[in-house]
Amino acid sequence: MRVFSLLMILLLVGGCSSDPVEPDPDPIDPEVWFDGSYDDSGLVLQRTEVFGKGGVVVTLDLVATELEYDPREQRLSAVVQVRNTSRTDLYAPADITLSNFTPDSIRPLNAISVGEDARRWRYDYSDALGDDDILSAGEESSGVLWILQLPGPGSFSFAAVARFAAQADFGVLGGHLFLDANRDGERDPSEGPGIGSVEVTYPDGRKVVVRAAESGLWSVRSDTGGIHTARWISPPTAAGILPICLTTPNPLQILMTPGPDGVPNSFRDADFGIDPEPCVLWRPMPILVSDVPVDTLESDPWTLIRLHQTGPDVPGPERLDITVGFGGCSAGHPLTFAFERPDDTAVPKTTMTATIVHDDLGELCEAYFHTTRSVELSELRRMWLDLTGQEGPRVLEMHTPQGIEVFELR
Ligand SMILES: [Ca+2]
Ligand SMILES: [Ca+2]
Repeated sequence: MRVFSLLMILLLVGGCSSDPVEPDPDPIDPEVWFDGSYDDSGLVLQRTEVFGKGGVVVTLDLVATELEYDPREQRLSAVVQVRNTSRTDLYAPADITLSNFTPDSIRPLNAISVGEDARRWRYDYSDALGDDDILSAGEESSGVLWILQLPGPGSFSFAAVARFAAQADFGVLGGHLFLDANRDGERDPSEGPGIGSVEVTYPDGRKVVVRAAESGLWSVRSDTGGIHTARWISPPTAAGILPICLTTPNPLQILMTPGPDGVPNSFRDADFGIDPEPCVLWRPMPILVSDVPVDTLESDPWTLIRLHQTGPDVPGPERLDITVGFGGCSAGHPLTFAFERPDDTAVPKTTMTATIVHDDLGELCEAYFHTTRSVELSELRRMWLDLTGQEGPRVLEMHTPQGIEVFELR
């Protein structure tokens, strides 16, 4: 047996002329009723009654902020959020219906009028629940602006009913973006949120891009079973920042199987690990054999940032990754790896004398870029063998505008 006493008292005291709104006698979806009042202490929404399916306690709080009264227009505006204080998730569609205003000349200006008597107004909250369309246990919705027309200054009261769907008519596809500090491809409890966005392609080819929450959690809803593709998208990288790599596969393909009611089963483990190390993309570099000392080759300015030989754990051909910095308008400047033709009198020959030839394309911008290009080592060794008749080289003597860097090749 449900008790409406508080609400009924409110209605009786208010003496309002319109019919009181009856709760659904057997609500399948959760409803939470509130008494609203406005006076010197502000706009207060007091929870009165809670109805849920199967005895599940669904409690909500309504939180009004940014309260403003415009005496000239006689308008009151407030931003109202719903806080889910229960232990159960609530789903879209969601709305809050306002009724039983006392005095009854008050009306919301930016709500949808409900019913023939036009004495009820509805604010839609379906879009205020985040990208997943779920008001999760403990979650607070984003705010919806309420604007009320008042007959004049003074206090008033009303009733508000928040309604949600008890069950989702959709599945949720989601996961975490995380900073994979130990680079093992797993999300460990100590690892914080990652950055970027996720593009989801639905089985019918539709695409949607979602940004992750501050916690790194991302999710979308899906109402169809089948293969979904989730692809991590890098945030725009600023000048001087290396591209970002992942420690987990990208994209992910997720088969969402339909449940008995046809609604796809949710999948919340589509995680993407962000590699904390600077990312090196495989960009092959042309190799030039120089017949003159490499120091005399004409080149625009550049700086050597890093030389790195890839290990056997990296897929693809073995390579020497060279990160250089330079000024200009873009990171796409031509770079050539040049080494001096070894003289055939030095036997055995183990050291390669090399440099980078940089063409700045005549760009006059003052932006600064880092870029990484790679020398395919099998190609370099083949050229060395052709020129010297020996295996090698063992040592790379890199001539840079800042000096000579000696690098031992494995
Ligand atoms: Ca949400
Ligand atoms: Ca990890």
